[in-house]
Amino acid sequence: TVTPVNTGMSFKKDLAVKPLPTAQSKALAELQNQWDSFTFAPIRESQVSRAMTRRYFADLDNYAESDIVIIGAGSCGLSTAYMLGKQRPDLRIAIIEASVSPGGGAWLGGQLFSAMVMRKPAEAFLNELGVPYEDEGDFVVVKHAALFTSTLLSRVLSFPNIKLFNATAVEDLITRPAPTEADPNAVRIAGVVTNWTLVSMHHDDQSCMDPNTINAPLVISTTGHDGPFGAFSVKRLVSMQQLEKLGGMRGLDMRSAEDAIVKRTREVVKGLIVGGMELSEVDGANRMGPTFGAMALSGVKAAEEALKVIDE
Ligand code: AHZ
Repeated sequence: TVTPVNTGMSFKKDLAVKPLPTAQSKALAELQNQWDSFTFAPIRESQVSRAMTRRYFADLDNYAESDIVIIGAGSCGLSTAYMLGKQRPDLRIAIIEASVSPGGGAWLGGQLFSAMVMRKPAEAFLNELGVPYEDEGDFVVVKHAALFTSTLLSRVLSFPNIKLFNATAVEDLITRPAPTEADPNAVRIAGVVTNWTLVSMHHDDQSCMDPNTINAPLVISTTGHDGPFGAFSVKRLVSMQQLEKLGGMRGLDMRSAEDAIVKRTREVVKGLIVGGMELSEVDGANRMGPTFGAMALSGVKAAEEALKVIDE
């Protein structure tokens, strides 16, 4: 006889999200009884246009002078934003994300799998966000990476002092001279140069399309490891001779990579903190592959480093 293999459910616990508030459910239930008679409230097209454009351009105006700009809304950038938004409602924080969809590589766990692994002690960050997980001893598993990313994203977007400009690329860094005895050509970073990503992608086939700018005393770059968009700020630091060369991300070693990324999260040049996998291109750290604890905790540390600089 062949013993059937019990593959079981991949997730044993009931990980259902909390039920909706009853008031909202009641209103919806009433609606559902009246499909024949219901109509939407009246609208004119220009009202829709104005509702969007007025807010977008007010945001561009408000955030032209920001306290902190975060480049990249991947797992590290969003974790950084969450910590800063929660602790400092007085700071104006802009997140610039090149992609239409924020979240970077954190919509899937690894390869194209769903579950997301976080090594302990990074589950502390999941507890903070209220993301459920299964405990596997030295690490925890979130049912779907998208549950982590969407929860984090919703928390970040709820802070009134944080604005996410997605579909917007950082094309350059604003610099000011900050000579030191060791390096008379040293600069400090004083903001970012931006363009809508679709514009950035067409510099080769259209005439010059000049960018926009955001001034900020502190920029936190979390643009991921080298790739078509990745390691943006670090690569620019090399070309403007503020870093000698790229460290060159090393091969995969989960054992050492995560500790290294968190420990090395820091202000790399004056006014620019680097976090997440972009750091592997500064110091030549290993990659960790599909385990996301270091991204969350690098974000926690980047926020802490940022507040030290801001409160200096
Ligand atoms: O679109 C990019 C992504 O969402 C965005 N970005 C990159 N360049 C940008 C630019 N302007 C605006 N010039 C830009 N946005 O930055 C985000 C980076 O997210 P990510 O998920 O790639 O990086 P992360 O460091 O937050 O997380 C890395 C996750 C990885 S990679 C890895 C491995 O390869 O071993 N392991 C893990 C856990």
